[in-house]
Amino acid sequence: MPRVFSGIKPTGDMHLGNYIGAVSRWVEDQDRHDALFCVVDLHALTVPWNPAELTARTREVATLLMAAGLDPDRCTLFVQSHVPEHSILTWLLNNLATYGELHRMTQFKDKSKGQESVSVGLFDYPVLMASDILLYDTDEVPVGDDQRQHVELTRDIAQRFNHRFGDTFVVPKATFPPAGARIMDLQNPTAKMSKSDVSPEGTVLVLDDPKVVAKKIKRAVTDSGSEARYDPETKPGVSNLLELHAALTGGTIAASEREFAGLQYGALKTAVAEVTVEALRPVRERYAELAADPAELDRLLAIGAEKARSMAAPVLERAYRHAGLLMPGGASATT
Ligand code: AQP
Repeated sequence: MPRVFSGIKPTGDMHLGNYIGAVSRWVEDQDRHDALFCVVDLHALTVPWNPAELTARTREVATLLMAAGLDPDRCTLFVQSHVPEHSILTWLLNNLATYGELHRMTQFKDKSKGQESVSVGLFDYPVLMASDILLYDTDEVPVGDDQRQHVELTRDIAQRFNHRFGDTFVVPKATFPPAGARIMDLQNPTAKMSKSDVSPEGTVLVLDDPKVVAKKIKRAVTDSGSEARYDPETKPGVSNLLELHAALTGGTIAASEREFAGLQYGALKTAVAEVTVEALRPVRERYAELAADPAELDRLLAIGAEKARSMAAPVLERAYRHAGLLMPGGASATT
């Protein structure tokens, strides 16, 4: 079975974009793939953080992943910092990534814009992400569109390493959902729905009360005209709603467009509100049950970390050997 790896940052409340672009697909992937999913807490350190909040959010996100349907018996679910090989490989790969490449990353440009001081960690984020992926001989990385550039860089680093030191890393490919790869903010449909650029009315949270979910969708900004047509350039608000509808009904954008042809925007909003509430309802209910037992969560995450380490350690050793680092006991790439 192909190996799949992906992760989510515990930087804020999980939103509908995370759910559609990534998490709901992970749930499907766990049966068709050898799948690893990770709460990437080390990535959360690349922006200022509050320690107690980070601990709480790490548990919250892991619980939400299970509530959404990730099953620790069917996939490997763990917390990034529990597997030190991620940080260790990052140092090795730092020496293959270039300053120019990292400087060109759109996410770095966006997140560093206007900041008085920018951490080395924020700059190095894509190399940590490359390590996350390459450490597990990953074939596929299911992500939202915003992570496309980072997975491309991961491929470049893997190919560069293999070219210099011999076949070491599997070169992974990113996979995207047919609809919903970039869910936009409901109040500002030209900006991505996001955890940290919080726009309370424009962001549907996975744990929002169903009434709140429906209200946010019904108040979504639409465009001039009244025709429900998919055209992200001139009709970003309506296109976002059509994309949400397609993603949550498992259909195509064209099919959603046909369904609402000739109808007012209000009909589209009502339908999107309904499918969103129904998609999130079971997650919210299951979350309440799982959150009542944090000790069980910690136990499951410890098992996940052990499984992940057993897969990561031989890959790290392979990379060390091929790079010519002397192994304890004297073995090297040439012995
Ligand atoms: N708006 C989105 N539409 C579709 N997919 C999205 N993802 C994020 N936003 C959208 C995907 O969700 C996964 C986890 O995201 P992340 O936690 O690693 O961080 P991110 O991509 O940077 O997302 P956020 O929510 O915008 O967080 P902040 O604001 O903290 O940076 C990824 O697969 C991502 O593509």
